[in-house]
Amino acid sequence: MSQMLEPFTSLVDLRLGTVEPRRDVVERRLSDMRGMYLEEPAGGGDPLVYTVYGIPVPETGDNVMSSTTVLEPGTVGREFYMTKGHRHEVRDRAEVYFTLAGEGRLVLATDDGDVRVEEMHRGTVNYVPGNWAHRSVNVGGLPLVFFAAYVADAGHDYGTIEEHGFPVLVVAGDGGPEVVDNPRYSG
Ligand code: M6P
Ligand code: ZN
Repeated sequence: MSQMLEPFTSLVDLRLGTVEPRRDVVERRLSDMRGMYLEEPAGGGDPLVYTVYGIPVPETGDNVMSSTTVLEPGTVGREFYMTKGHRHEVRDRAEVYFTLAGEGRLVLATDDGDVRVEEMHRGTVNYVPGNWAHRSVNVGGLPLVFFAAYVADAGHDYGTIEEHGFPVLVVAGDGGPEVVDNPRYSG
């Protein structure tokens, strides 16, 4: 049996994506994403790529974990800034994304190489079924801000994506964002 929790309330700034009270904040910089982009990042410094503001609860199957993610605008080569992307350690755990601000794409892939790219913009609710790896990509000029909620025992498995990548990349084309095959994808 899990412990009984007290009800609690958090406040999300719908534009900035920050969460009060601040409990669990994770920053990912370009150096944390080494090897995930086709091209080596040019220029100096180590820019912030995204921040996750967690609303932590015990990691059990009867709780719902949630967080906001603020993904900065930017590119490495032609690839837009993106999250690392993960599968769930407990593979069949599902997740919901609700976008608050900005413009993005949600890239989803199964172990069989099935792939989908879904739109993200203010108001979209993306359903991420179990067994689909997921990564969000900021294709706009402003921060992409979204709220995520998932079964709290899901866990994050980054290894497969770090090793194989996603089957497709989201890149800046002449007429806007384009989805292209990832030349380095190995399923
Ligand atoms: C969303 C959720 C989180 C995840 C975050 C960043 O907020 O899916 O669980 O941690 O995005 O994505 P990643 O963990 O792949 O870097
Ligand atoms: Zn997830």
